[in-house]
Amino acid sequence: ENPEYVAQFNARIDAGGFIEPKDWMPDAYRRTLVRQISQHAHSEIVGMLPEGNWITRAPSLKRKAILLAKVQDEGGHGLYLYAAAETLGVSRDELYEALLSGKAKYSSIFNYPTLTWADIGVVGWLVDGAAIMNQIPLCKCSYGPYARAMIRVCKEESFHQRQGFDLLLTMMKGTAEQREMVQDAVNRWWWPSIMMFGPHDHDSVHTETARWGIKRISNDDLRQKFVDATVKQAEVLGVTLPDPALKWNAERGHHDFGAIDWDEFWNVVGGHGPCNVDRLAERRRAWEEGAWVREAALAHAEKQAARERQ
Ligand code: FAQ
Repeated sequence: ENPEYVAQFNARIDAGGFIEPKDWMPDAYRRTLVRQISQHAHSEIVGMLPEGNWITRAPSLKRKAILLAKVQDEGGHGLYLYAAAETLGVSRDELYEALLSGKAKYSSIFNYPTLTWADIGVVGWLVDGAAIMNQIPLCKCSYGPYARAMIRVCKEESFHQRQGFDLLLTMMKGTAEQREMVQDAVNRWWWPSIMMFGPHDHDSVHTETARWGIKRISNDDLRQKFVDATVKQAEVLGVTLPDPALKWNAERGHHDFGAIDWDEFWNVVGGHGPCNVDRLAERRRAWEEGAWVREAALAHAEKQAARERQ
């Protein structure tokens, strides 16, 4: 790689500038962005499934309309992100093939089941809450198309988080049975949610993402911010977070919390979580059943092109 180009690239990053698709960039920068952006896109697309599971069973028209809008937003986020990845010279077909063959990663969190309606509220509150915490710094990441996509995504995630909190608040004002459902869902989703931030910093292998201004805040720092913010929200809701070691540490100015079960995390990331097999089977089914749409769109485009040539 031409040292002059490398120096210019580094200077741009150090000055807080954006790198755009046609700018020169080191191969490893391109590769790590394709990796992260495509994993992120896959997470959005697979992330439609746990909530999609409840659309037909939403308890009212209002809740159904909200849930439909949220799941559609996630599909939209996936599409922006695939488009952002394509600006780096990969095709959407390649990326999709990597997802469907099980080669590509997507967020561990979407391999857990949504067992009750309270899970839908908890996914909004905790999972979208964690997603926003991680994505706000990405609005300032060094790659322009990714940073710009994140601005709109974060606005929509903020609506997602609030609808989850509102749903839970409504249930907490309901019957004792509803309150128990909420607590049970919190108990099941708390640890997987804090695992979303990834391994501890000393095990986080992609240090280049920090050096190149892709990741602005480390996995552990974001996780700590999330725990601190969520404790207060749990108090407002009136639920208990399932961690006896969770307590305020005045010296650090942060909450301490218990040890994360990394065996569980790597097991889920490695394809052996409760729903990994179902999630991929569902994506493959959707891909196969959508073949006629892709074929029809291609045939239509060819016909139009032929008409224009006449
Ligand atoms: N799950 O060296 P690091 C959403 C992998 S939000 C699975 O620390 P990095 C919205 C990692 O890929 C969820 N794998 O990696 C929504 C790497 O493996 P590799 C998606 C994980 O990249 C809400 C290895 O471990 N958000 O979808 C996970 O520097 C509700 C070593 O890790 C994003 O993707 C995990 N949780 O940091 C939708 C945000 N954590 O690639 C529906 C963008 C780590 O070498 C409903 N991504 N790994 O094979 C990021 O910010 C980063 O990629 C991190 C990981 C922070 C996820």
